[in-house]
Amino acid sequence: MKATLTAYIKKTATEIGFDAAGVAQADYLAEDAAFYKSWLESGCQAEMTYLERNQEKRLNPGLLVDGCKSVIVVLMNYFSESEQPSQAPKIAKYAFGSIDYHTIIKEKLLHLENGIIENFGADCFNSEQQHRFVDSAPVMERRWAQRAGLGWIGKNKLLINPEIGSFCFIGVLMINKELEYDEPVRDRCGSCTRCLDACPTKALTRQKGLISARCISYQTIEKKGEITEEIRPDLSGYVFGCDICQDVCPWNKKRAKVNCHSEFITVDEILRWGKNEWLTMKQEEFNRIFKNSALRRSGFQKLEENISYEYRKDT
Ligand code: B12
Ligand code: SF4
Repeated sequence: MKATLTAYIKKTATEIGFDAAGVAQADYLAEDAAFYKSWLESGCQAEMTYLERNQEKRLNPGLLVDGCKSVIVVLMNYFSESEQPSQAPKIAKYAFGSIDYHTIIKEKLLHLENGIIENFGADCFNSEQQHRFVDSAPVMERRWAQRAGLGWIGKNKLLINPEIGSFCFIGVLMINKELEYDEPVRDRCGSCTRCLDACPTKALTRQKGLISARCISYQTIEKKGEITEEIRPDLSGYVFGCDICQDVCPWNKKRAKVNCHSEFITVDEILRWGKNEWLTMKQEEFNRIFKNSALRRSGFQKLEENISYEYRKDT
């Protein structure tokens, strides 16, 4: 049963459209407990106070989902070579697509789960509790991906898959069955420090990990209210997210391939709009064009303010 279920999961995951799938035993993440605690104590979470809650569940899937024995992890490549016009305010690649990745990955995870139930029985899952995760729950997604043999956590703190690089989303499905587990991949960053050196705000540190308050991604998307004054001169043109520590990574330069997912086809306006179109964008236009897009995360008002910082700072 273990072997056939594991083989079924991996085969079906790729048929459904995931780019990679792996499985890990749902243990307590003992090695991460101290690091996570000190990361929070140093204030690296900034105002994302949700990261302070449910710490024990975050480290222990068995506390999050009763009966969970294994963690199925899937990756979905979102790399794109589409380029915005040179003067346009920069949007991180993960938000280029017309449909928010949360929606797509959750649907595909449900599809995978239904297949497992049909072939192996409803007792594979805890139907009483949420067990499909993308981003929104206390789950150490990168660590699970690493444990499931899908890559290593780079110095830029992202999961780097040896075949597709780091421009990939992670999805997690917790299952109440034992599986044949994958071997973790060893760290292949070596002595390279390109991401650390390239980060314009020095958000990436070797000792503490990522200092969120310094990260352009945090400042332009998650932070409520205005972008911190000392970060404004270093936004490097970004108004939503940031790709700098991934763009410079040699694994991405070597391995990243344009994704083949129709859901991630770049929104036409992102390819066409220059400075003026973004500066004069109205809320109704934003709502219509980016109706289902990940770009809605920051909200229209914050995006508009971010664009203003980029263009009006010199005037
Ligand atoms: C909060 C969050 C953010 C915050 C904080 C980022 C951060 N590095 O933690 C902000 C808003 C800044 C952010 C930005 C981005 N994010 Co984000 N984010 C998350 C979220 C919701 C939680 C991450 C978290 O738990 N952070 C807490 C810290 C402590 O975790 P950590 O650094 O991974 O450390 C853990 C391990 O790595 C390990 N560890 C790390 N260092 C060390 C050192 C030692 C000594 C030890 C023992 C252990 C250890 O221990 C920790 C506990 O397990 C995840 C989804 C999820 N639920 O996991 C997405 C997620 C990480 N984000 C994602 C993405 C795409 C991004 C951006 C690229 C978006 C963009 N283009 O702007 C940037 C990248 C910034 C960066 N370089 O990390 C993807 C990453 C996919 C991938 N390939 O890795 C995720 C997984 C979402 C998803 N489902 O796909 N994000
Ligand atoms: S996303 Fe940008 S600001 Fe954040 S750590 Fe990477 S390079 Fe630095």
